[in-house]
Formats: sequence, C-alpha cells, structure tokens
Amino acid sequence: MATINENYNKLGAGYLFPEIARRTRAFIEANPDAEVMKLGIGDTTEPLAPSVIKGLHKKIKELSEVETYSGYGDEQGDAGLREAIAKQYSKRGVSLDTKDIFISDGAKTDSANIQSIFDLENIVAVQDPSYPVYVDSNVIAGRTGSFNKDRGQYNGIVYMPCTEDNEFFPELPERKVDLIYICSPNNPTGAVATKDQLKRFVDYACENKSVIIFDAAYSAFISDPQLPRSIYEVDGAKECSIEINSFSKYAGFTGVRLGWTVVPQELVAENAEPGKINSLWNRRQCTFFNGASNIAQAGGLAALTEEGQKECQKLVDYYMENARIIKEGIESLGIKAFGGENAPYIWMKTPNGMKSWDFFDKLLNEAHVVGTPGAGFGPSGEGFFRLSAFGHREDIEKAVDSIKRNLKL
Ligand code: PL4
Repeated sequence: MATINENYNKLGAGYLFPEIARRTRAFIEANPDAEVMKLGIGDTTEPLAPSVIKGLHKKIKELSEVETYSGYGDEQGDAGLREAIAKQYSKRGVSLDTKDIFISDGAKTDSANIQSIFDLENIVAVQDPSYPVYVDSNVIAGRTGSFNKDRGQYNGIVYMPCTEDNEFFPELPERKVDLIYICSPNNPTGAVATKDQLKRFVDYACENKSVIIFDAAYSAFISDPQLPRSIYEVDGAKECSIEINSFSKYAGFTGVRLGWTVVPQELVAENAEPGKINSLWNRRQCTFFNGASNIAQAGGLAALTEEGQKECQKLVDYYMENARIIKEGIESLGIKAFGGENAPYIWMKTPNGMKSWDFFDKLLNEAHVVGTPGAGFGPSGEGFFRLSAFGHREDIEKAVDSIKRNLKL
C-alpha cells in the first residue's frame, strides 16, 4: 500500500510565485483591456549576450556533427566551466579546487536539494523574510512541525527577523542552530551583507559546527567593491559554508538553466571530517542528477570569457538602472524604499501599513502593476512589498508612471 509524503500536507496551498501568476491571470481575464506591467517574479527579459549566443551556436553545431557530438557529461559539470568559475573566485582572492565546484541546472534546484545531505534532526535557521525554497524544502524533508497560523511560521524552524531596525540583516540566533540559510544580495529585501556581518555568522558556525548555506544568486549585482560577492571572502568560511550561485540573473539564463554550488573540501560538520560533505554532495549528484545541459554549459563558458563578462555586465547595468528608476519613483511618493543598490529588488513599505496581499490587489487594480507581497517571504515581510527591476526599460518606466498617477495613497 503506497502512502504519500505527508509533509506536503503541511505546506501552504500554493507556492508563492504560481499564486502571483494565478492572480495576475485572473485580473487580465477580468480586465482584458488593461495593460498589466509585471514587476513581480524576478525574471530576466533582455536577450542573451552576443558571446553567449555564439557559444550556444558553436555547441549546437558540434552536436549536429558525428565527429564532435557528445552525450552525457560528468555529473559534476564540464571541467573547463568549473575551471572558469574557479578563476572568477580567484579574482576576489578566493582559491577553490575545481573539485569543490558542482555545476547545476540552477540555484533553485540546489538550494532545495542541499538539505538532503544533512540529518533530519538538524535545526534550520532562515532569514525572515527569505526566498521560500529554503523553508519549503525543509518542510517537505520533514525537518519541521506544522505551520503555526498565528505566528505565520513553521514550528521547528528558527526565523531570524530582518527588519528596518537591523538594516535587514539578522542578529545571531539565540538558540543553537545547525543549518543557516543566508542570501546576499538578499531576495527579497535587496540588502547586501557586509564582511563584518558575514564574519559574525562564520564565527558562530565554526564555533557551533553549523553549516551556512549561502545563496549568492545575485552577487553580480554588487558594484560596491567593499561588499563581499562570496562568503569565502570571509576568513574561516570554507570550513563552515556552502555557496550556491547561478547564471540566471548574471547572464539572463532563467530559461537556459545553469548554476553552480561550491562545497569546499575543507567544510566540516559535527560528524564529518574535511572532504566528507564534499563527497556526500558528489554522491547525491551522481545518484540524482545527470549533469547540466551541455548546451547551457557552453553558453555559461562563453559568458565567463572576457568579452562575455563585459556584455553580461551591460545586462546587469541595464537592470540596475531599472532599479534606480523604480526606487526613485517610489520615494517620490513619500514611500520608504530599501534595496535597489547592489541588488535588483526594491523593498518598499506598504502605504499606511496595509497588509502586503491587500496592497498587491490595490496596486494591480489601481495601477495595473504586479509586485510580490512581502508576507509571501515570511512573517517579517508583512507590511512590505517587493518590486523587481527585471523588465524592459519601457515597461519599467510605464509602471512607475502609472504608480505615480494612479495609486491612491
Ligand atoms: C521564480 C535567492 C526569483 N520560478 O534560476 P535559478 O534557479 O538559478 O535561481 C533561482 C533563485 C535562487 N535563489 C534566489 C532567487 O531569488 C532565485 C530566483 N528567484 C524571484 O522572483 O524570487 C524567481 C522566482 C521561480 C521560483 O519559483 O523560484
């Protein structure tokens, strides 16, 4: 007799982003003449960089000829791509063995799966608010109790509030925790952790034999040279941190699908000597994953050439100019807004303390603009609203203009 994984029953009815898409579709159906501007899901809109397109074409050509055709690749990823990624880290003073780098089909997959190599008894701490995958994957794995509706939290998870008072970076957890998810530049708040802030968590993790899972999917959006793009820029981080990254936002690969995860051989846990966690992730990937698409990997390699990097930087700059336009527009209405510098998300306070889902409906109905309610990222997101800077410039300008003209404050 088959039975289901009942942990799924603990989850909220729908995952955040499909729910936004559903509500948007419903609005469009009811208002077919309305022009809806989407600043909700953080999805890239601009075409791939010319070098990347060249790299993709070259690979397709190779695949189309018998002499150069290739099938399955290494589960860990293409050796040349792993080397190119290691070279990027070395520019920031971080030395990584290519064996530490595992190519993936994107940061979402790895940020959901990484928990599977840790014991179910581990206590998980998350920034609140945070990208929902961290919590949901641990709920599904069975590392939590039920959802507490009053607190808006799962029992068993330690929520680390990120508020205006702490500039959206949390204090150290008051109780001992084992797995700590940190995202910087942060989705959704747009806050970027300083080296000192990360150092406090690294010291905590080393002292407590905890493991930090550091999601750096937006690292390319950091332009301030003082801010760390990788947790490994902090002394001691290799012994206690896993880092996840992506080509999605840097190179516009949200549809192409490519990312990587660093599991340093130096990483340890209570019952794991150096090398053990690296070998577990290797084992996990070899069993569950057949490697990223060779076409996507060729594109990624092209994105990391000198030319490719210059072109991808232009894409990043484009979105960051969008971020500036959005933030300035929101602030011109007297609304407090955070992020949007070194990060592609603007984290605005809802006007008059409105509930964030109520504001979602108001913004859609009055200004025809879609955003993401802060409460969807955790209880500390209530009273906030996320606007994404990914979009065509024209649409961003139209959206800001419509908010200014039509939103009734
Ligand atoms: C929509 C902190 C976006 N359907 O594309 P990936 O898998 O390399 O990266 C996913 C990812 C990983 N880590 C962080 C992220 O913010 C994201 C992408 N988040 C958003 O709007 O918050 C896209 C979400 C996607 C989803 O359901 O995750």
